Amino acid sequence: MDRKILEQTLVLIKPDALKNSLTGYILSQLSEFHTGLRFAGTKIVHVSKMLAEEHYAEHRGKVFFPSLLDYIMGNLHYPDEPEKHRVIAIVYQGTDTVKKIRDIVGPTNPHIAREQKPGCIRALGTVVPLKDAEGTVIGERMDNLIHASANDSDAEREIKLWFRPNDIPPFMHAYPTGVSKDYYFFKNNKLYMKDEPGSICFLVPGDTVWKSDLETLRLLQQGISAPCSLSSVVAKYLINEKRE
Ligand code: 3AN
Repeated sequence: MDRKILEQTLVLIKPDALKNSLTGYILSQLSEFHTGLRFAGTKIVHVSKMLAEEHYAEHRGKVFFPSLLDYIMGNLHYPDEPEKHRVIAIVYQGTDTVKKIRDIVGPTNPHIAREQKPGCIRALGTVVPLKDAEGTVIGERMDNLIHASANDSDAEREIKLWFRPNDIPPFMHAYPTGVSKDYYFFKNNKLYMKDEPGSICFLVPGDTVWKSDLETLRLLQQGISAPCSLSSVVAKYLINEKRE
């Protein structure tokens, strides 16, 4: 592919943005008219715990991690309305995509965003104190409305985490794909090549998949450790799957 014109990035319009009806504003800020970028894929996703944990894997163990999962899963902004637990996931494509979108999105912390970059999208977000059971402040959560990949390698990891190849038009694929020759099943964080009682079949022969997913599955199937976790492969095939 031509890296220059096919550079892709992942954007997530998060539950606080949906709750505040900011979707139209965000899409307008990121529109082709303003950025020269095009949609390559878009979907409405009910975020599972597995997907949330994989997306924010680098923050595992930090004090704000559990709250970050609840935030992206919609539990905080729609505590009693599970039917509204969703985010809008979008792949943008074009020239200098990661940088152009990060510039419009702004700094991670909405307070800093307001100070340093008034007018950026995250300037409309908020920071919420996190307290322990005794009410002592132990950290903060940043409700910053939107996620945008930080660099090219994050973009690749994140797009492959949220999107299957066939969610993206074939001539817009930025990463190599392959075709599954096998059935793959998942149960209790384990991979099976044959149906097990209670397992979920997530790939069948003939499915188009990211080549890197096939390689990960091939290694895991042989009991060899792989560069990606099993959950990071499986999570996207279970998106919007009620049985997960
Ligand atoms: P960005 O979203 O700007 O790429 P990351 O990837 O470092 O920033 O962090 C992902 C998310 O984790 C942020 N959007 C924010 O919600 C949360 N986060 C990051 N750092 C902190 C922190 N020090 N305290 C609280 N939340 C944080």
